[in-house]
Amino acid sequence: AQPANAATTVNSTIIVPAGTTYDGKGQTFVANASTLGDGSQAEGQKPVFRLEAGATLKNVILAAPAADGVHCYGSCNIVNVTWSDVGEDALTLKSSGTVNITGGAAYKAYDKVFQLNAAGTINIKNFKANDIGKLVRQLGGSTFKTVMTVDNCDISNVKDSILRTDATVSTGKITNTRYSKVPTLFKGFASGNTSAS
Ligand code: DGU
Ligand code: CA
Ligand code: CA
Ligand code: CA
Repeated sequence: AQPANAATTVNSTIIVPAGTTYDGKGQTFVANASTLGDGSQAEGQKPVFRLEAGATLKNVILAAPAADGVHCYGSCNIVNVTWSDVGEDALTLKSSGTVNITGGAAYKAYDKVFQLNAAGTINIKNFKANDIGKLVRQLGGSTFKTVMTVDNCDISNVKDSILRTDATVSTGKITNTRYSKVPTLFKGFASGNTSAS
């Protein structure tokens, strides 16, 4: 048997069926770099976890290489998931829905942590991020609506911004959050569509 702290190497994407919960019980997962991706900035890598609509992922640590992280096909719940070294990105909303991130952390994201490639909402609560490019990025050039909220988070060493969109209809709200070395909270939002308190 493996020692309890050994990382599990994922050779093919773990699928979490609609409406079900995958509890990693604190286990560390890494991608097989040759089958899923090496966690570099190369596009087209595969996710370590694929969540179908309404699925929950909890108590997981994703370590390098983390490939393309987690893909959500519709709404998903992410509870106590830590990316110790984000790969190409940490999580992508692939089809419309609400992503609820509660607890957990993301470190070492060269560019994006959370990527929104479909209309929807992302709620990030009780999360920590350090050494990242952006916390949330709506797909560059897209015009669909996204709603981004950040509450009670701890965000440090950001290269670009916390929330970024190119869509005039998207909104961003940050509450009760601590920052260190964050150049700007919001980028690309229409005036009146952001608030921070
Ligand atoms: O500018 O390459 O959205 O990782 C466009 C980007 C974008 C990717 C992609 C992703 O298409 O970052 O999901
Ligand atoms: Ca990308
Ligand atoms: Ca990284
Ligand atoms: Ca990606």
